[in-house]
Amino acid sequence: MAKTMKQVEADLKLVDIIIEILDARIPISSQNPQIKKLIENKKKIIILNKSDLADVKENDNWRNYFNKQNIPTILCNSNNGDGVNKIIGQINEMLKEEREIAEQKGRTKIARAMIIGIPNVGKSSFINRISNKSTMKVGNKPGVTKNKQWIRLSNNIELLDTPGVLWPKIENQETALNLAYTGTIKSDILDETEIAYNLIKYLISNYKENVKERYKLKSDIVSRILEDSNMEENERIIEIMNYIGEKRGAIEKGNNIDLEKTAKIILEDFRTGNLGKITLEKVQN
Ligand SMILES: Nc1nc2c(ncn2[C@@H]2O[C@H](COP(=O)(O)OP(=O)(O)O)[C@@H](O)[C@H]2O)c(=O)[nH]1
Ligand SMILES: [Mg+2]
Repeated sequence: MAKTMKQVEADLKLVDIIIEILDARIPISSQNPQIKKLIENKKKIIILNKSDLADVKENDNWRNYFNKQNIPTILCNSNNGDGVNKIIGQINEMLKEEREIAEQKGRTKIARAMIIGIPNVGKSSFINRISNKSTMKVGNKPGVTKNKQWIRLSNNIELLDTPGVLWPKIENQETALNLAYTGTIKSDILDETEIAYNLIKYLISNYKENVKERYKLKSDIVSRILEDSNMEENERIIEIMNYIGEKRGAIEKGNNIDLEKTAKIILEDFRTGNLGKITLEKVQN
């Protein structure tokens, strides 16, 4: 169940470590800038989830980008579990000093962590993956952790079983589009045809071969469209969409290309990974 912002703020006080889940395809657009202030003094780990859908090279670039800011970053696929268990080693490493101090005083330091992230980044999937059969529900603890369910990840790490849901912050059109491509938000301002149009425009500039391969587009026809100086850029992109629609049999009455249907096909193919491994936001050098 989702928590309200007030609950999230209260939960933050109970934990040592925040695990922020981002969508590896849009690591900046899937962040919530407001939360930064709230968690300034907390230890943080970034999970670049859905890394299976993102560009392998860009995954490395993003991991380096966050690591340079001293934020440990882990690439995950919460669908098949790849990378998920690395979180345990990472938490142990981050708590090493605190644990040593506690031990000297004859105490055991239990690390408590919670997951935060905007909708659809894979918070529930990640929690399901990490709570395999060998992990135990810790149950209610009177006092400090009243009414909280904790999942035991190891004998001294516990994870809050419900994630903190953050609202995406849509600061500009680019962010809105990134969140629309990935299906995180339903846009009121843009319809599917416009979203798919912008996606194809990006893909043609950055992942042209993926588009050609997926829809079996002929190189010479694509080049002819893209180099046609009689058309404006937007007309060329629409022409590429028409070509995709033709290839996929998205035809309406009167033998015209059904652009709306073509748009749906493109967005579905992107979201399911049928267009290949694609990153929508790249690290700026
Ligand atoms: N390909 C892929 N899909 C994922 C991954 N993690 C989650 N998903 C899918 O993304 C969608 C949203 O996941 P969910 O866990 O409900 O996100 P939440 O809203 O943050 O809890 C679901 O369809 C998941 O199957 C991942 O690492 N890779
Ligand atoms: Mg969820």
